Amino acid sequence: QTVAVVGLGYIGLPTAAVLAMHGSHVIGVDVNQATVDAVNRGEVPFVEPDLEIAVAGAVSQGRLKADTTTPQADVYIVAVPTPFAEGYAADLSYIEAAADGIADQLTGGELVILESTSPPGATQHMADRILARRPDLSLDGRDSRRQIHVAHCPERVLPGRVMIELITNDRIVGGLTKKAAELAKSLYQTFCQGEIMLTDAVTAEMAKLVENSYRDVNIAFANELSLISAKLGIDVWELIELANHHPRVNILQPGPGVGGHCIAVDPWFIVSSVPEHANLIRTAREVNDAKPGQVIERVVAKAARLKDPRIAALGLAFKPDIDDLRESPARRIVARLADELPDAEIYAVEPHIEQLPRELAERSNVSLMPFEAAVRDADIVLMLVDHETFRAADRRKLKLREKIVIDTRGVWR
Ligand code: SAJ
Repeated sequence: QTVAVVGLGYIGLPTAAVLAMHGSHVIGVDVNQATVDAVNRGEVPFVEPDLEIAVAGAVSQGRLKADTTTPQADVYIVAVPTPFAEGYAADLSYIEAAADGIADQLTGGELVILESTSPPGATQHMADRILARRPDLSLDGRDSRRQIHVAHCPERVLPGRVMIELITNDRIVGGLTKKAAELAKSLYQTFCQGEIMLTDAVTAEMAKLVENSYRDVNIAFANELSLISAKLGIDVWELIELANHHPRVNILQPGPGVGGHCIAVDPWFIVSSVPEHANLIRTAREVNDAKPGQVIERVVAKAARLKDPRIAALGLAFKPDIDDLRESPARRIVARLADELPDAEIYAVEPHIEQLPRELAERSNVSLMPFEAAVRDADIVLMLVDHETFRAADRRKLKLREKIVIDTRGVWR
């Protein structure tokens, strides 16, 4: 069967490669010509372990190719971005554009799957969009209109482990009809070894949002505990470690804020959908979003006692041991510190990059420095991301006792 994967990003491209490796004929569709060209050369435009070898193999065997226009296919998988629109609702315009491209190719009998993380109702919205353009088609096949099948199957893979988790994670498939869910299940069964659970589309949409909100609420709890503990003069990491020895307690870790493109975004889709009841979820977002500002206040208070302070800021990524700097609280903290402390020198340390992102490179008091040199020359050492390189370092050699240390990750307790 031919599968068209619309959107060749962090989810679409790995999914396309895995489907091709497991017997489907796959056409990847992307609006970006450079992405299409890269894939057709067997290259991957971003970093994800084991992805390039899969793409290169599938392309050289003729099982995967990419194009800028949507082709005819038996199955369509939509994996396009759903960023914020006004008022923290989701911007569905990418889904709508994908739906229009697909609608023009349908002949009846096809399966259309939405994989993008979506607010409740988005799968129905995508189907309505297709059917508005194609009144000769329907979801139930009544009135002599030919039938199409529409389902939602949210991705849940962790960046950095995508190629493993695509195969091993359990999956939720929510159909607009039962038949659609069953058809989608048989597609995912070609490569997914996890359990595939069937439900309706809105429950599937919510399940994905709820998983990330659960994590966000738990991290907000930890972040709130970090502020309470600081006031009480106790170590929040020790506190959480002790509490987690209880058989039914599992508190996550505090940090400088929550980053990435999922956990800091998805809860808002629930809030904007049912604002009158989503109080805890909204508050958790606000607690986590306030954390970078609280870190900055701490640094500014310490720096105020020094003349021309030098600050080593350790880590810019949104979480440990990745090179992804997008939506990163650490990066935001460094930029704002540079503005609030114009007389300070900020040594940014990020072992996973060779160049500072533009907004930091443009600031005259921020420079990219190697780890040891930055700590050696600094008055204040600010731990922002617990990369393995930092965790493994010898604290005595770093002479941390002679420095003011602000450790947002509990690495040097
Ligand atoms: N963080 C903390 N404390 C913790 C754990 C994480 O402050 O105890 C912070 C991290 O530093 C980071 C942010 O939270 O800034 C998010 O990191 P993460 O590792 O929790 O999650 P993501 O965004 O990389 O991936 C999540 C995953 N969702 C869940 O674990 C429920 C992944 O499975 C999803 O597929 C992904 O979101 C997605 O695409 O939605």
